[in-house]
Amino acid sequence: MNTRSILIAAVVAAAGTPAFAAPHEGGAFVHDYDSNHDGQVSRAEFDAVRVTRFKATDANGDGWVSEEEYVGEYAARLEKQLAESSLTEEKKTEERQRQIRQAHVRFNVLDKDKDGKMAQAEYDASGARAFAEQDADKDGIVTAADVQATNARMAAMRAKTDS
Ligand SMILES: [Ca+2]
Ligand SMILES: [Ca+2]
Ligand SMILES: [Ca+2]
Repeated sequence: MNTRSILIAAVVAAAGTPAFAAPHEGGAFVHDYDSNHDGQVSRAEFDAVRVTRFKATDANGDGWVSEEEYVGEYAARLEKQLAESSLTEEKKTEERQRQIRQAHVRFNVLDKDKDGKMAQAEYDASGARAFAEQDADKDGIVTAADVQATNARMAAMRAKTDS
């Protein structure tokens, strides 16, 4: 596995939800995007949340997301997840540092032309990749089963990369 594919794997793994969610908590992606609460995420639901999130992430409303805005938005979501998690304070601090570092890496991967700005098109492209990754059976709808299959695959990939 080369560095670029590892980066892409990291981007995809963390684009939706902090990667520390255990496989049995695989519903986090569904929880985040399932607006009509039918237990699955359609592409339309996903896109609607992404549009809202891009607007929210672009804190100063100039139509671009800066690295600071990107990491800031992610950090706020991460804090919510950490607050709900059962990790010890020490583990939370570790996880926070690791995830924030990854968020910076992700921004730099997404900001292809390195001008420090992410356009909505770049953001949408990364969202489309994340959705495709989560949709394990490729039927255009992400269910909890899809998320679990994806988590298992990611965990296997991480184990391989770490060793
Ligand atoms: Ca739904
Ligand atoms: Ca901005
Ligand atoms: Ca599916």
